[in-house]
Amino acid sequence: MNMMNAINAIAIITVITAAGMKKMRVRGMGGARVRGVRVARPFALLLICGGLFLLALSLVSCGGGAAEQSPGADAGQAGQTEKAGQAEQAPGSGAASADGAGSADGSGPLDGADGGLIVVGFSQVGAESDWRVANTKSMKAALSEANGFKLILTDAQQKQENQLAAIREFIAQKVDYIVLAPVTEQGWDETLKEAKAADIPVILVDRMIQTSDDSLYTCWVGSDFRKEGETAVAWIKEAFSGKDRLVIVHLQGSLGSSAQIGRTEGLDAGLGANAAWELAVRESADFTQVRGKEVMDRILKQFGRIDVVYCENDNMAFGAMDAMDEARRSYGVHGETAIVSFDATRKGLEATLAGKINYNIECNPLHGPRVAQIIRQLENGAVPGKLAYVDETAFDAATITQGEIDARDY
Ligand code: GYE
Repeated sequence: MNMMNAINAIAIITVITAAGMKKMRVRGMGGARVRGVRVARPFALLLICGGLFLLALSLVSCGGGAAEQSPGADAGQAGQTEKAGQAEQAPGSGAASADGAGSADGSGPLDGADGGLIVVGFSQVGAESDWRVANTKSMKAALSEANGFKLILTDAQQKQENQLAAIREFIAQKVDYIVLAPVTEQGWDETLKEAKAADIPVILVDRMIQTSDDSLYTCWVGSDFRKEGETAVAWIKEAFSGKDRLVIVHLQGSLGSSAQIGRTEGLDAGLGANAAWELAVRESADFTQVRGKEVMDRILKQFGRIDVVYCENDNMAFGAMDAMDEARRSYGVHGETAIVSFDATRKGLEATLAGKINYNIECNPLHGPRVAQIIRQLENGAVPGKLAYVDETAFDAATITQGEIDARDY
Protein backbone atom coordinates (compact mmCIF):
# COMPACT_ATOMS: atom_id res chain seq x y z
CA MET A 1 0.00 0.00 0.00
CA ASN A 2 2.84 2.43 0.89
CA MET A 3 4.57 1.58 -2.37
CA MET A 4 1.42 2.42 -4.30
CA ASN A 5 1.10 5.72 -2.49
CA ALA A 6 4.69 6.60 -3.34
CA ILE A 7 4.18 5.80 -7.05
CA ASN A 8 0.98 7.83 -7.00
CA ALA A 9 2.69 10.81 -5.42
CA ILE A 10 5.62 10.72 -7.87
CA ALA A 11 3.22 10.46 -10.80
CA ILE A 12 1.09 13.36 -9.67
CA ILE A 13 4.08 15.59 -8.87
CA THR A 14 5.61 14.79 -12.25
CA VAL A 15 2.45 15.63 -14.18
CA ILE A 16 1.97 18.86 -12.23
CA THR A 17 5.59 19.92 -12.71
CA ALA A 18 5.46 19.15 -16.40
CA ALA A 19 2.15 20.96 -16.84
CA GLY A 20 3.60 23.92 -14.97
CA MET A 21 6.48 24.05 -17.38
CA LYS A 22 4.09 23.92 -20.32
CA LYS A 23 2.21 26.86 -18.84
CA MET A 24 5.46 28.80 -18.45
CA ARG A 25 6.14 28.19 -22.12
CA VAL A 26 2.76 29.64 -23.08
CA ARG A 27 3.24 32.62 -20.79
CA GLY A 28 6.73 33.06 -22.05
CA MET A 29 5.82 33.40 -25.68
CA GLY A 30 7.76 36.36 -26.92
CA GLY A 31 9.23 36.94 -23.48
CA ALA A 32 12.70 36.77 -22.08
CA ARG A 33 12.38 33.18 -20.97
CA VAL A 34 11.40 31.81 -24.38
CA ARG A 35 14.77 30.34 -24.86
CA GLY A 36 14.83 28.44 -21.69
CA VAL A 37 11.37 27.12 -22.32
CA ARG A 38 12.32 26.02 -25.75
CA VAL A 39 15.09 24.03 -24.22
CA ALA A 40 12.61 22.57 -21.68
CA ARG A 41 9.86 21.62 -24.14
CA PRO A 42 10.98 18.11 -25.01
CA PHE A 43 11.89 17.56 -21.36
CA ALA A 44 8.36 18.63 -20.27
CA LEU A 45 6.76 16.29 -22.78
CA LEU A 46 8.94 13.51 -21.48
CA LEU A 47 7.91 14.27 -17.91
CA ILE A 48 4.20 14.34 -18.83
CA CYS A 49 4.44 10.97 -20.60
CA GLY A 50 6.44 9.46 -17.76
CA GLY A 51 4.07 10.84 -15.17
CA LEU A 52 1.00 9.61 -16.98
CA PHE A 53 2.61 6.20 -17.33
CA LEU A 54 3.29 6.01 -13.58
CA LEU A 55 -0.23 7.22 -12.83
CA ALA A 56 -1.76 4.54 -15.05
CA LEU A 57 0.49 1.91 -13.50
CA SER A 58 -0.53 2.87 -9.98
CA LEU A 59 -4.25 2.87 -10.84
CA VAL A 60 -4.02 -0.60 -12.38
CA SER A 61 -2.07 -1.83 -9.35
CA CYS A 62 -4.60 -0.40 -6.92
CA GLY A 63 -7.49 -2.09 -8.72
CA GLY A 64 -5.71 -5.42 -8.56
CA GLY A 65 -4.98 -4.94 -4.88
CA ALA A 66 -8.65 -4.38 -4.03
CA ALA A 67 -9.70 -7.50 -5.88
CA GLU A 68 -7.18 -9.49 -3.93
CA GLN A 69 -8.39 -8.18 -0.57
CA SER A 70 -9.92 -10.85 1.56
CA PRO A 71 -13.63 -10.63 2.28
CA GLY A 72 -12.60 -10.13 5.88
CA ALA A 73 -10.61 -7.05 5.00
CA ASP A 74 -13.55 -5.71 3.04
CA ALA A 75 -15.89 -6.33 5.93
CA GLY A 76 -13.43 -4.61 8.20
CA GLN A 77 -13.51 -1.50 6.07
CA ALA A 78 -17.29 -1.52 5.85
CA GLY A 79 -17.42 -1.99 9.60
CA GLN A 80 -15.21 1.00 10.18
CA THR A 81 -17.42 3.18 8.04
CA GLU A 82 -20.52 2.07 9.92
CA LYS A 83 -18.72 2.47 13.20
CA ALA A 84 -17.98 6.06 12.44
CA GLY A 85 -21.70 6.53 11.90
CA GLN A 86 -22.41 4.75 15.14
CA ALA A 87 -19.92 6.82 17.04
CA GLU A 88 -21.89 9.87 16.04
CA GLN A 89 -25.01 8.27 17.41
CA ALA A 90 -23.43 6.93 20.55
CA PRO A 91 -24.85 7.76 23.93
CA GLY A 92 -23.60 11.10 25.05
CA SER A 93 -23.08 12.47 21.58
CA GLY A 94 -26.14 14.65 21.81
CA ALA A 95 -27.45 13.35 18.54
CA ALA A 96 -30.70 15.26 18.59
CA SER A 97 -31.42 16.47 15.09
CA ALA A 98 -30.44 19.98 14.16
CA ASP A 99 -34.04 21.12 14.05
CA GLY A 100 -34.35 20.17 17.69
CA ALA A 101 -36.87 17.42 16.97
CA GLY A 102 -35.18 15.08 19.44
CA SER A 103 -35.26 16.59 22.89
CA ALA A 104 -33.32 15.65 25.99
CA ASP A 105 -36.42 14.37 27.74
CA GLY A 106 -36.85 11.86 24.94
CA SER A 107 -39.93 13.29 23.29
CA GLY A 108 -40.30 13.86 19.59
CA PRO A 109 -38.71 12.15 16.61
CA LEU A 110 -34.97 11.70 16.48
CA ASP A 111 -32.60 11.65 13.63
CA GLY A 112 -29.15 10.08 13.85
CA ALA A 113 -26.42 12.69 13.58
CA ASP A 114 -25.50 11.24 10.22
CA GLY A 115 -29.03 11.79 9.00
CA GLY A 116 -29.65 8.05 9.18
CA LEU A 117 -32.06 5.99 11.20
CA ILE A 118 -31.22 4.47 14.55
CA VAL A 119 -31.03 0.75 13.97
CA VAL A 120 -32.68 -1.35 16.67
CA GLY A 121 -32.58 -5.14 16.71
CA PHE A 122 -35.48 -6.48 18.76
CA SER A 123 -35.58 -10.12 19.79
CA GLN A 124 -39.21 -10.80 20.64
CA VAL A 125 -40.27 -13.95 22.53
CA GLY A 126 -42.92 -15.01 20.04
CA ALA A 127 -46.63 -14.53 19.41
CA GLU A 128 -47.92 -16.87 22.09
CA SER A 129 -50.54 -14.58 23.60
CA ASP A 130 -52.70 -11.52 23.03
CA TRP A 131 -50.37 -9.69 25.41
CA ARG A 132 -47.40 -10.54 23.22
CA VAL A 133 -49.15 -9.48 20.02
CA ALA A 134 -50.06 -6.15 21.62
CA ASN A 135 -46.46 -5.77 22.79
CA THR A 136 -45.08 -6.35 19.28
CA LYS A 137 -47.57 -3.88 17.84
CA SER A 138 -46.54 -1.26 20.36
CA MET A 139 -42.84 -1.75 19.62
CA LYS A 140 -43.41 -1.51 15.87
CA ALA A 141 -45.47 1.65 16.17
CA ALA A 142 -42.99 3.44 18.44
CA LEU A 143 -39.80 2.32 16.71
CA SER A 144 -41.02 3.33 13.28
CA GLU A 145 -39.06 5.00 10.50
CA ALA A 146 -41.23 8.07 10.91
CA ASN A 147 -39.90 8.29 14.45
CA GLY A 148 -36.30 7.92 13.31
CA PHE A 149 -35.77 4.18 13.87
CA LYS A 150 -35.12 1.18 11.73
CA LEU A 151 -36.53 -1.81 13.61
CA ILE A 152 -35.23 -5.30 12.90
CA LEU A 153 -37.79 -7.57 14.55
CA THR A 154 -37.20 -11.26 15.14
CA ASP A 155 -39.68 -13.78 16.56
CA ALA A 156 -37.98 -16.45 18.68
CA GLN A 157 -40.96 -18.82 18.74
CA GLN A 158 -40.51 -19.01 22.50
CA LYS A 159 -37.06 -20.60 22.16
CA GLN A 160 -34.02 -19.16 23.89
CA GLU A 161 -31.64 -20.62 21.31
CA ASN A 162 -33.39 -18.53 18.65
CA GLN A 163 -32.94 -15.42 20.77
CA LEU A 164 -29.25 -16.13 21.28
CA ALA A 165 -28.83 -16.54 17.52
CA ALA A 166 -30.79 -13.32 16.89
CA ILE A 167 -28.57 -11.35 19.26
CA ARG A 168 -25.44 -12.66 17.56
CA GLU A 169 -26.92 -11.69 14.22
CA PHE A 170 -27.67 -8.18 15.51
CA ILE A 171 -24.05 -7.91 16.66
CA ALA A 172 -22.83 -9.00 13.23
CA GLN A 173 -25.15 -6.43 11.65
CA LYS A 174 -23.70 -3.76 13.93
CA VAL A 175 -27.08 -2.47 15.05
CA ASP A 176 -27.10 0.60 17.26
CA TYR A 177 -29.19 -0.97 20.04
CA ILE A 178 -30.36 -4.44 20.98
CA VAL A 179 -33.74 -4.80 22.66
CA LEU A 180 -34.36 -8.16 24.26
CA ALA A 181 -37.58 -9.57 25.70
CA PRO A 182 -35.95 -12.61 27.31
CA VAL A 183 -37.97 -15.81 27.20
CA THR A 184 -36.31 -17.14 30.37
CA GLU A 185 -34.25 -15.53 33.09
CA GLN A 186 -31.17 -17.75 32.92
CA GLY A 187 -28.48 -18.27 30.32
CA TRP A 188 -27.72 -14.89 28.78
CA ASP A 189 -24.30 -13.91 30.08
CA GLU A 190 -22.12 -15.31 27.31
CA THR A 191 -24.09 -13.73 24.50
CA LEU A 192 -24.60 -10.42 26.26
CA LYS A 193 -20.86 -10.27 26.89
CA GLU A 194 -20.45 -10.38 23.12
CA ALA A 195 -22.86 -7.47 22.73
CA LYS A 196 -20.96 -5.55 25.39
CA ALA A 197 -17.64 -6.24 23.66
CA ALA A 198 -19.19 -4.90 20.46
CA ASP A 199 -20.26 -1.79 22.38
CA ILE A 200 -23.94 -2.27 21.64
CA PRO A 201 -26.28 -1.22 24.47
CA VAL A 202 -28.80 -3.90 25.44
CA ILE A 203 -32.23 -2.80 26.67
CA LEU A 204 -34.34 -5.46 28.37
CA VAL A 205 -38.12 -5.29 28.13
CA ASP A 206 -40.92 -7.17 29.81
CA ARG A 207 -39.14 -10.09 31.51
CA MET A 208 -35.87 -9.91 33.39
CA ILE A 209 -32.64 -11.87 33.27
CA GLN A 210 -30.54 -13.28 36.06
CA THR A 211 -26.94 -12.31 35.82
CA SER A 212 -24.05 -11.70 38.16
CA ASP A 213 -22.95 -8.78 35.98
CA ASP A 214 -25.51 -5.97 35.75
CA SER A 215 -23.32 -4.11 33.28
CA LEU A 216 -24.38 -6.63 30.64
CA TYR A 217 -27.58 -4.66 30.11
CA THR A 218 -28.16 -0.94 30.05
CA CYS A 219 -31.59 -0.96 31.64
CA TRP A 220 -34.85 -2.84 31.95
CA VAL A 221 -38.51 -1.85 31.70
CA GLY A 222 -41.35 -4.18 32.60
CA SER A 223 -43.79 -5.34 35.23
CA ASP A 224 -43.48 -6.33 38.84
CA PHE A 225 -44.69 -9.89 38.39
CA ARG A 226 -44.38 -10.84 42.02
CA LYS A 227 -46.55 -7.87 42.94
CA GLU A 228 -49.09 -8.99 40.34
CA GLY A 229 -49.18 -12.38 42.04
CA GLU A 230 -49.62 -10.77 45.43
CA THR A 231 -52.51 -8.68 44.08
CA ALA A 232 -54.19 -11.88 42.89
CA VAL A 233 -53.60 -13.56 46.23
CA ALA A 234 -55.05 -10.60 48.15
CA TRP A 235 -58.24 -10.86 46.09
CA ILE A 236 -58.51 -14.64 46.62
CA LYS A 237 -58.03 -14.17 50.34
CA GLU A 238 -60.74 -11.54 50.48
CA ALA A 239 -63.16 -13.36 48.18
CA PHE A 240 -62.89 -16.69 50.04
CA SER A 241 -62.35 -15.51 53.58
CA GLY A 242 -63.92 -17.79 56.10
CA LYS A 243 -63.69 -20.90 53.90
CA ASP A 244 -62.04 -23.82 55.64
CA ARG A 245 -60.84 -25.42 52.41
CA LEU A 246 -59.84 -23.87 49.12
CA VAL A 247 -58.77 -26.13 46.26
CA ILE A 248 -56.56 -24.33 43.78
CA VAL A 249 -55.44 -25.39 40.31
CA HIS A 250 -52.47 -23.50 38.97
CA LEU A 251 -51.75 -23.07 35.25
CA GLN A 252 -48.23 -21.72 34.96
CA GLY A 253 -46.69 -19.73 32.16
CA SER A 254 -43.45 -20.68 30.43
CA LEU A 255 -41.24 -22.13 33.14
CA GLY A 256 -38.24 -20.01 33.99
CA SER A 257 -39.74 -16.77 32.65
CA SER A 258 -40.00 -13.81 35.00
CA ALA A 259 -43.76 -13.62 34.49
CA GLN A 260 -44.10 -17.23 35.60
CA ILE A 261 -41.60 -16.94 38.43
CA GLY A 262 -43.13 -13.78 39.94
CA ARG A 263 -46.75 -14.86 39.64
CA THR A 264 -45.90 -18.29 41.05
CA GLU A 265 -44.00 -16.73 43.96
CA GLY A 266 -47.04 -14.62 44.75
CA LEU A 267 -49.26 -17.69 44.90
CA ASP A 268 -46.70 -19.63 46.91
CA ALA A 269 -46.67 -16.88 49.50
CA GLY A 270 -50.47 -17.10 49.68
CA LEU A 271 -50.36 -20.89 50.02
CA GLY A 272 -47.81 -20.55 52.80
CA ALA A 273 -49.85 -17.98 54.68
CA ASN A 274 -53.29 -19.55 54.40
CA ALA A 275 -53.70 -22.94 55.99
CA ALA A 276 -57.01 -23.60 54.19
CA TRP A 277 -55.48 -23.22 50.75
CA GLU A 278 -54.62 -26.44 48.98
CA LEU A 279 -52.68 -26.68 45.76
CA ALA A 280 -54.34 -29.52 43.83
CA VAL A 281 -52.02 -29.39 40.86
CA ARG A 282 -49.69 -27.01 39.08
CA GLU A 283 -48.57 -27.37 35.48
CA SER A 284 -47.15 -25.15 32.77
CA ALA A 285 -49.28 -24.41 29.72
CA ASP A 286 -46.68 -22.14 28.16
CA PHE A 287 -48.90 -19.04 28.10
CA THR A 288 -50.97 -20.33 25.15
CA GLN A 289 -54.68 -21.02 24.78
CA VAL A 290 -54.12 -24.37 23.06
CA ARG A 291 -51.88 -25.68 25.83
CA GLY A 292 -54.20 -24.18 28.44
CA LYS A 293 -57.04 -26.28 27.10
CA GLU A 294 -54.93 -29.45 26.85
CA VAL A 295 -53.64 -29.16 30.39
CA MET A 296 -57.06 -28.27 31.80
CA ASP A 297 -58.72 -31.17 29.93
CA ARG A 298 -56.49 -33.55 31.87
CA ILE A 299 -56.87 -31.77 35.18
CA LEU A 300 -60.67 -31.81 34.95
CA LYS A 301 -60.58 -35.57 34.58
CA GLN A 302 -58.51 -35.83 37.75
CA PHE A 303 -60.20 -33.34 40.04
CA GLY A 304 -63.84 -32.97 40.93
CA ARG A 305 -63.75 -30.01 43.22
CA ILE A 306 -61.83 -27.00 42.05
CA ASP A 307 -62.49 -23.68 43.79
CA VAL A 308 -59.99 -21.48 41.97
CA VAL A 309 -58.06 -21.77 38.72
CA TYR A 310 -55.08 -19.46 38.95
CA CYS A 311 -54.10 -18.84 35.30
CA GLU A 312 -50.89 -16.96 34.75
CA ASN A 313 -52.29 -15.26 31.64
CA ASP A 314 -55.54 -14.58 29.79
CA ASN A 315 -54.87 -16.99 26.94
CA MET A 316 -54.39 -19.94 29.28
CA ALA A 317 -57.59 -18.83 31.03
CA PHE A 318 -59.39 -18.92 27.67
CA GLY A 319 -58.04 -22.44 27.13
CA ALA A 320 -59.15 -23.50 30.61
CA MET A 321 -62.59 -22.05 29.93
CA ASP A 322 -62.77 -23.96 26.62
CA ALA A 323 -61.99 -27.17 28.51
CA MET A 324 -64.56 -26.40 31.20
CA ASP A 325 -67.20 -25.59 28.59
CA GLU A 326 -66.57 -28.95 26.94
CA ALA A 327 -66.60 -30.79 30.26
CA ARG A 328 -69.76 -28.89 31.27
CA ARG A 329 -68.16 -27.52 34.39
CA SER A 330 -69.39 -24.13 35.54
CA TYR A 331 -67.01 -21.29 36.25
CA GLY A 332 -66.85 -17.55 36.79
CA VAL A 333 -68.92 -15.31 39.03
CA HIS A 334 -71.92 -17.65 39.01
CA GLY A 335 -70.05 -20.94 38.69
CA GLU A 336 -68.42 -23.57 40.87
CA THR A 337 -64.90 -22.50 39.98
CA ALA A 338 -63.51 -18.98 40.18
CA ILE A 339 -61.04 -17.93 37.53
CA VAL A 340 -58.20 -15.58 38.31
CA SER A 341 -56.18 -14.38 35.34
CA PHE A 342 -53.34 -12.05 34.43
CA ASP A 343 -52.76 -9.56 31.60
CA ALA A 344 -56.20 -7.90 31.38
CA THR A 345 -56.07 -7.70 27.61
CA ARG A 346 -59.22 -6.45 25.88
CA LYS A 347 -60.48 -10.01 25.39
CA GLY A 348 -59.60 -10.82 28.97
CA LEU A 349 -61.53 -7.80 30.19
CA GLU A 350 -64.52 -8.68 28.03
CA ALA A 351 -64.54 -12.12 29.69
CA THR A 352 -64.27 -10.34 33.04
CA LEU A 353 -67.21 -8.05 32.27
CA ALA A 354 -69.16 -11.15 31.17
CA GLY A 355 -68.45 -12.67 34.60
CA LYS A 356 -66.41 -15.57 33.19
CA ILE A 357 -63.16 -14.38 34.73
CA ASN A 358 -63.61 -13.30 38.34
CA TYR A 359 -60.49 -11.23 38.71
CA ASN A 360 -57.99 -10.03 36.14
CA ILE A 361 -54.66 -8.47 37.07
CA GLU A 362 -53.32 -6.01 34.57
CA CYS A 363 -49.97 -6.46 32.88
CA ASN A 364 -49.20 -3.58 30.58
CA PRO A 365 -47.63 -4.56 27.23
CA LEU A 366 -47.26 -1.06 25.77
CA HIS A 367 -43.49 -0.89 26.07
CA GLY A 368 -42.80 0.59 22.62
CA PRO A 369 -42.93 4.28 23.65
CA ARG A 370 -40.95 3.47 26.80
CA VAL A 371 -38.16 1.81 24.83
CA ALA A 372 -38.15 4.64 22.28
CA GLN A 373 -37.79 7.12 25.11
CA ILE A 374 -34.94 5.17 26.69
CA ILE A 375 -33.09 5.18 23.36
CA ARG A 376 -33.66 8.90 22.95
CA GLN A 377 -32.33 9.50 26.43
CA LEU A 378 -29.22 7.48 25.65
CA GLU A 379 -28.77 9.32 22.36
CA ASN A 380 -28.95 12.60 24.24
CA GLY A 381 -26.44 11.56 26.84
CA ALA A 382 -28.94 11.05 29.64
CA VAL A 383 -28.74 7.97 31.85
CA PRO A 384 -32.08 6.14 32.07
CA GLY A 385 -33.02 4.46 35.34
CA LYS A 386 -31.62 0.94 35.55
CA LEU A 387 -35.01 -0.63 36.39
CA ALA A 388 -38.39 0.85 35.49
CA TYR A 389 -41.56 -0.77 36.77
CA VAL A 390 -44.81 -0.05 34.99
CA ASP A 391 -47.85 0.98 37.03
CA GLU A 392 -50.61 -1.59 36.89
CA THR A 393 -54.07 -2.18 38.28
CA ALA A 394 -56.57 -5.04 38.46
CA PHE A 395 -60.18 -5.58 37.42
CA ASP A 396 -62.90 -7.28 39.43
CA ALA A 397 -65.89 -8.77 37.58
CA ALA A 398 -68.08 -7.16 40.22
CA THR A 399 -66.98 -3.63 39.39
CA ILE A 400 -65.54 -3.52 35.86
CA THR A 401 -67.31 -1.25 33.36
CA GLN A 402 -67.65 -1.23 29.58
CA GLY A 403 -65.99 2.19 29.64
CA GLU A 404 -62.80 0.67 31.03
CA ILE A 405 -62.74 -1.83 28.20
CA ASP A 406 -63.40 0.87 25.60
CA ALA A 407 -60.46 2.86 26.94
CA ARG A 408 -58.14 -0.10 26.44
CA ASP A 409 -55.45 0.22 23.77
CA TYR A 410 -54.83 -3.51 23.55
O1 GYE B 1 -48.28 -12.20 30.76
C1 GYE B 1 -48.09 -13.44 28.75
C2 GYE B 1 -47.03 -13.41 27.72
O2 GYE B 1 -43.99 -11.78 29.85
C3 GYE B 1 -45.65 -10.37 30.72
O3 GYE B 1 -45.86 -13.23 28.48
C4 GYE B 1 -45.29 -11.34 29.70
C5 GYE B 1 -46.18 -12.53 29.63
C6 GYE B 1 -47.66 -12.26 29.54
O4 GYE B 1 -47.03 -14.42 26.88
O5 GYE B 1 -49.36 -13.33 28.20
